[in-house]
Amino acid sequence: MKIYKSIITVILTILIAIPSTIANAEVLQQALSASLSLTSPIPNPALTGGDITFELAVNVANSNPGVAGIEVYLSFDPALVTPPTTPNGAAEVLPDFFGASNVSINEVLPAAQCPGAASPCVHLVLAGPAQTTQNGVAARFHFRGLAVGSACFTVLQSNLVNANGFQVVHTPATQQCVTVQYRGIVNGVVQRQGVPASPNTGAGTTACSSVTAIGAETFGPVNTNNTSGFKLTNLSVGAYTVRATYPGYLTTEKTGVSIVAGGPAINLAAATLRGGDVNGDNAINILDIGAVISKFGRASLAVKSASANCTLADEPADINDDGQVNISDLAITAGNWGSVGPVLWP
Ligand SMILES: [Ca+2]
Ligand SMILES: [Ca+2]
Ligand SMILES: [Ca+2]
Repeated sequence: MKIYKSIITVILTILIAIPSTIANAEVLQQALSASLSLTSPIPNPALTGGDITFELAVNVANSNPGVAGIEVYLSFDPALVTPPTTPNGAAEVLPDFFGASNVSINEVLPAAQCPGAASPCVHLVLAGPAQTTQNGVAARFHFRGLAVGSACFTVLQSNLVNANGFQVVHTPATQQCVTVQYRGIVNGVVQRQGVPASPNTGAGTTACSSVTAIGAETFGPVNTNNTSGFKLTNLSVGAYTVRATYPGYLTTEKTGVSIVAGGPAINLAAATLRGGDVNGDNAINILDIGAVISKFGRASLAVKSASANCTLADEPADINDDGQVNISDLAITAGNWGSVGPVLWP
């Protein structure tokens, strides 16, 4: 009997509780809520000299008479990032929250004019038709990486204002940070013995020597262009050996190429590959002489450097890429008799 009594009590308690729970939920759903947030910076890690973007998202629910103004002071670390001057400046106003017809102030202020006066900031003011319940991106911030480090963006102060001009209490945006990394560039020229710097002049042809930077990571290969130049980009900080190759030629290498954070682009001295290694074993000897002689007199041969994208196969016995194996190829090979690679880059 006592057990039945308890069960009835529990059931009654639940029945009484259900309507009030629904009522509370309705009250919660109608309650005002508003928040600002910053999206994660893209890309992360970013690069020195590279673009960084992130967005200001606004979420408002049940605001009466509705949010009609947003003001944000966003601090940044001027040692690590800078707002670009073009094309949109520091902030690009987007229509996702207020619609297309919003007005804005978008300015970069010196530290003295920013809340806290500790760092410069982007001052952004947006206004538009009152939004009662709306979730959207109001603006996109643009920065450029300057130096290596962790660059943080903080909303120093934000104001949400309703259509009557009163402040709307809101959850402020939390800080976002991006790692700025350095990426280096190595430039140079790789010519080939017996071949002009602009081989096979004509539309789209390139010199097609293959250049690779080998370190903890490998970058490349890239092909030399129509004037025998190359550019290796996006190298992470570290030490590299730069290696240049072409079929029928000894490898040339530059060791100790060092990419340091913030350093300028490295320009290597021009190198000229030495011809005659027909069999590709990085030594020029009787085997290579034999290989040239065995194909002596052949014509219309495949030439890698005659193709725009260097995808053609190459006949290595045609050292100088004129499409035929003759006395010129034999002379180049014989002249380098006994040479071995890798040859040191000048
Ligand atoms: Ca050889
Ligand atoms: Ca060839
Ligand atoms: Ca030839």
